[in-house]
Amino acid sequence: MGRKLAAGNWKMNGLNASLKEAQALAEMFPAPKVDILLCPPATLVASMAAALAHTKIDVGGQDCHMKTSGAHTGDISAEMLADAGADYVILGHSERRADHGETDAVVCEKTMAAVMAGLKPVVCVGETLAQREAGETLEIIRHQLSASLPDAVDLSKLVVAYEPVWAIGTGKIPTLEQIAEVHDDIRATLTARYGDTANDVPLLYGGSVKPGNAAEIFATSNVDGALVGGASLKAADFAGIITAL
Ligand code: G2H
Repeated sequence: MGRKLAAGNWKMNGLNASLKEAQALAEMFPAPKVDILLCPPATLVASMAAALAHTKIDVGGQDCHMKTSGAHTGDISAEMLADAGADYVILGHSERRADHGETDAVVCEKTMAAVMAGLKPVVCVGETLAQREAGETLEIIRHQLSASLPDAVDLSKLVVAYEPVWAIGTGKIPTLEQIAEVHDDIRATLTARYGDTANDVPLLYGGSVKPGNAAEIFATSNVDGALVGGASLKAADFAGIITAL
């Protein structure tokens, strides 16, 4: 079984004052039974990493460039995130794919860059509503996995997140059967490509996870945790999800 991971994606939310939520969370979980990760906006990565340095909570970025440095205005590299104290980086989130035109090939290069920098990539995949309604979900996700993940990847560092685009921030979630179908298929796809070691890659579900629905999602086949957006912003809400894991 993969390691369990509760990951919070603060997206473009959070000012310096928000660090108190991260510190409150750390105080609630001095010895957590699962891995806990917070991914604040880039402006807060260094200060959050410093604030949580002596706690059991890891910090991650929400994106990185595929190059280590250079003339790329507005971007940050995986190396810079690691230098700021990050342990993880979310890659290929559907909001990046939609807002910034990130392709699977770009996500693949970023994944390689993250691993080279010593970060653990959380690679996101997921279908749109139109793709689900057309019966293309598994085909789309297999393709995303195939093209977004490099052949040579340290599986002990890799995390994969299944986030149906239509469930993100909408309050809608797939049925537990739909989640199980996709997670089982992702597991099978990874083990077919990388071998049995891929059984240990954590598979996160993401999309409208809340304290009230977390337990049933976590009891679903091949769900090893969650990538949580809105409900990770407040320590009390995220704690309810972590406790359910
Ligand atoms: C999905 C998720 C976090 P939310 O994007 O990555 O966001 O929990 O707000 O749906």
